[in-house]
Amino acid sequence: MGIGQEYREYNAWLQPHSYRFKEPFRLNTSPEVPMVARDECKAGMERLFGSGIWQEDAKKSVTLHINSQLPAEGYRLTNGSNGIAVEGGSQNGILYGVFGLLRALGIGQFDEGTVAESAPAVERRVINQWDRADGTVERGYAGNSIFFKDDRLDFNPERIRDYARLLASIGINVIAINNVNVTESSARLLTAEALPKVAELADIFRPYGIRLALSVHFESPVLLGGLQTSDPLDKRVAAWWNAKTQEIYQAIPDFSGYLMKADSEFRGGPASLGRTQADGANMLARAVAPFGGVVYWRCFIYNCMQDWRDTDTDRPKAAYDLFKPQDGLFEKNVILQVKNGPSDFQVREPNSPLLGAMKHTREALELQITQEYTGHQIDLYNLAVQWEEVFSFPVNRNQVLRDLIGNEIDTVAAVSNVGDDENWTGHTLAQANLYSFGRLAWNPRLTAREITDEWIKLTFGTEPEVVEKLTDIMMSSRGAYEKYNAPLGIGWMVNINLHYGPSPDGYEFMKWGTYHRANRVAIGVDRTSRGTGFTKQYDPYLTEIFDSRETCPEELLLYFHRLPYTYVLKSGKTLLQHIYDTHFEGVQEVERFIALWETLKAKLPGTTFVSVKQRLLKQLENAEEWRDVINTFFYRLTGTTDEKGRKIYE
Ligand code: GCV
Repeated sequence: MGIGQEYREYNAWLQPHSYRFKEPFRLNTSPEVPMVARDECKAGMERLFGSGIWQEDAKKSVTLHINSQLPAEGYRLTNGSNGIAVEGGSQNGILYGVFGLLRALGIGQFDEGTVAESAPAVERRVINQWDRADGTVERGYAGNSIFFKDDRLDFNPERIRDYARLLASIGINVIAINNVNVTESSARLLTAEALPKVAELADIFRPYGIRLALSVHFESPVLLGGLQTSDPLDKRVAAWWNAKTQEIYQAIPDFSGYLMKADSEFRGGPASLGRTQADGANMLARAVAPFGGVVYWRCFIYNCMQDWRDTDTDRPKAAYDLFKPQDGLFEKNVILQVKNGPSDFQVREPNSPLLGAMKHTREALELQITQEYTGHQIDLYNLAVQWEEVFSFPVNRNQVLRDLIGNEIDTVAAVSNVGDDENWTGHTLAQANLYSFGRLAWNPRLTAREITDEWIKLTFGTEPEVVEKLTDIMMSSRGAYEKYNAPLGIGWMVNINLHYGPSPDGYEFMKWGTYHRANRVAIGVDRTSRGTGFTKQYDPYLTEIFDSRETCPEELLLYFHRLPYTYVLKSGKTLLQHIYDTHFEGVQEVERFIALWETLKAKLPGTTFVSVKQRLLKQLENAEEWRDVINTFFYRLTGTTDEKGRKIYE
């Protein structure tokens, strides 16, 4: 990455451009400005304008300095007659200010006379790596881990530094480096032998304002400490965690804390020992509290072995049922980490009713950047569009989720989509998703369109035709994928375990316990007050809306209701005809993306043009398969033909 280079996919949104500048600058920095901020400013301006931008005798200057009146991580940019001033509230604030300046200049929005201020909405903006110690990445679609190999930390410091730069440029300030499904070998990251290497990693991230966190194994006291139990109420267990934590902080004084997946998907936890989630989380919280650390405690807990005959259990209800009664019982430094939807990162879900429900407990919103259910970074899927909807989803009559960010929700986390592929994310356009996550965690009021526009310009330049067509493709990509995927929020019609490609009955006939219960007349689970009662977990204002077929948002109809295929939608179409139509349209959309992409051939870097085209062609095959399998599934169940007489594979 860096100066004087041509476009490389590896540079992601920190690409060189050759923009014209009116006059050169000098660089002025006060002594407390960190070296990385100065270096990023120097190199970043050269990246945009060429090395001639800096001249020692220039009349104008770019001045970097700290202004403690500003919020600690915030910054102010001023473009005045004497030049540009970047003020930061702290060392990290100044670094964010530099990246803010480069972004504003890169998208052409920082003319003379402009003053821009910015500060993050939440204190913690966290990346979760699902990297395994063996070097693979759970749900990773961009190669292997950049952190691990052969059951130990083994990384290229240059590459990690470049990752840190990318993350800092979008405001990320915490990274949990290992998968939440902690194996025995990744549990060993806490051992005295492994900690020096973890500390080396922390040293690389630190100058970029990023603190390390570790996913930990609930049974560490047994696995590593030789104890008989991991019972959080056992004094020896607490003592073991206290001592271990002290050891960690000696090696990494700014360690952010522990991330825990407990009692979930066959992992041990307090419940398996007859204890509460609060018992487990609080024990860890007390260990990290003296050092200013936190515990990120995941709420993704449900019965993954629900028998198909059991119609009382309803998976989306699980987290709320378990955690809501424990509100107020958690230590102050416990942060409950809640996935955006109550199911599992599906293409379409309502928000989790747990978000905003815990009035006396801190919460983190967890998003997924890696495209587990959204196309494996083969299919194009601009997650910003979906996340804007997540942030705009109502919590009650007067508030949407966005209004809670920075208050009840003080942490925004997401599962990374990065691996050791040269372009980081497999699909080059999937870089947009990492970018968008950081930008939204910093400012959840940004729209998908604004962020997509920024990302396109920073990555591919400001040529209007490129911007316009790419914006069209990117902004339409989520809708297209949804059209050829499972209809109206029903979810889960994917190949089991893999989660790519269609298998409408895959989960229906396996013991993981996620059922849509489609038969020849109807589909869906009645989750209303009259059914499983899931809707009652929401604020009464929303319960009423979701309970009624008429007021329930149509795109979520099959999340909340069981409906006959003959049910007539607002469009006047039956549910079945809607399914047929959308599945034909989804394929047409992908064909349109390919045609549009072709027209940009001369205007895009060759490597990216080719690699993206290859993925779009694979996406087309996938979309066609979805169309055919889903339409055939419903046709064979119902025996009702497509009104338009199109070919449905029989
Ligand atoms: C890390 C889903 C995914 C798992 C993931 C889990 C979780 O079940 O398929 O790969 O495990 O969610 O978020 O813990």
